[in-house]
Amino acid sequence: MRTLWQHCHVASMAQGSYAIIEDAAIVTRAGLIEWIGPRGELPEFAVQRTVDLDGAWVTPGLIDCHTHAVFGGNRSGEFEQRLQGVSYAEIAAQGGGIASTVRATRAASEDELLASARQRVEALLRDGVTTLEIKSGYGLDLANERKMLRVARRLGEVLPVTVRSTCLAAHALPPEYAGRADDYIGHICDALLPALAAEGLVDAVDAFCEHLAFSPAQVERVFIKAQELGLPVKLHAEQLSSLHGSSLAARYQALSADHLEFMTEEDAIAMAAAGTVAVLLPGAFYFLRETQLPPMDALRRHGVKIALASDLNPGTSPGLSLRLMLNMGCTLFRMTPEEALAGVTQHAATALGMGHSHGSLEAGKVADFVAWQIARPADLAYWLGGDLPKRVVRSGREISH
Ligand code: DI6
Ligand code: FE
Repeated sequence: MRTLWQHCHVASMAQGSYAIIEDAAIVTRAGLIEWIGPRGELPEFAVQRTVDLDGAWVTPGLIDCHTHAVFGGNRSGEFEQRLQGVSYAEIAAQGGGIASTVRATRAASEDELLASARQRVEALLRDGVTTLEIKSGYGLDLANERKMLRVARRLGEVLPVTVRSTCLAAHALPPEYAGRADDYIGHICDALLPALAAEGLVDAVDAFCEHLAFSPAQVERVFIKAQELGLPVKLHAEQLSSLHGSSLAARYQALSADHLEFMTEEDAIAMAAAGTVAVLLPGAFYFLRETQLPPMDALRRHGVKIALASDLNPGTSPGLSLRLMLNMGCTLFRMTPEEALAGVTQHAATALGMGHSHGSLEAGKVADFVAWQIARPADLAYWLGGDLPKRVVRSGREISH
């Protein structure tokens, strides 16, 4: 069926800028955009259906390209303890932190994980999200990483959202490998990753490169294995210190390097040359009360593409709104509303290896878009969360939440 969508303005985000089309028309067919442009230039099409969008602003469906949306339990109890004066070290000594989420995730059944993650993902979808990345990384053994990745796949079946799953087995050291990080990396490379890849559960491979997680040399072993398996890589890098993980990621043509508060200009140059997207995560920056800002000027000067994501996770970014992240990207990192919107559309798509088919509204791309009742595109970064009136279209079909 061919549908004509009209009475709207479009911020198409082609090439990562607003690329505004006033009084636009969009023709969709078989889930794709067949034609988009000014209504006055619309060619003759035999359309089966015409939809009046009531003067809305149409943007690409939003893309959250970095989440840990699947996990057992949550850490609001630790959040409260910390604000009552209990130190992070004391909480960790009581078995808190990532270790407590690993325990809760291992203890939960696949259906329980699906039910809890589903609520969080539904919250993200209410913001106009149509594509979402979900990482494993709280299972830390074959059976439990598989369980998490299966839940990620099932979320894409039960909810109207396209899900990309990322294996983050190299997120933290599981208790059974305490003091033996190199052995755990060996286990990931020799057994865990090949098995999960063979089961078709892995779209990309990620790791956490940090003093309190894995070294660049250990991360590189994981990258080499990913390359052997034909899987693209990403990296949590430069979140708390500078280990030049982002340069390492660029050497492996990573889709993205994420966090990046402590990255250097040399890292930015390497990322630009490799086309590795910088994924900034203002929710974690805010929640950790970080003060070191990512080097926005260097990223811009060297032409690194900048994406924004929620980092939805129980420890450092319990963020259920991608639009709130747009505002934080602007207020905390001084991004412009246009850069922020590009960061959750075109550049987020590129960070997932989907830039050819998603992230902007152009003929031939997937017809995922949101028609917002707003005054101008900057409204998306201006309001602090809340629900904006909108209609969401996925693969050319209107969905309701
Ligand atoms: N960086 C983070 O901020 C989270 N993971 C990571 O690699 C923390 C995850 C957690 O605390 O549960
Ligand atoms: Fe993360």
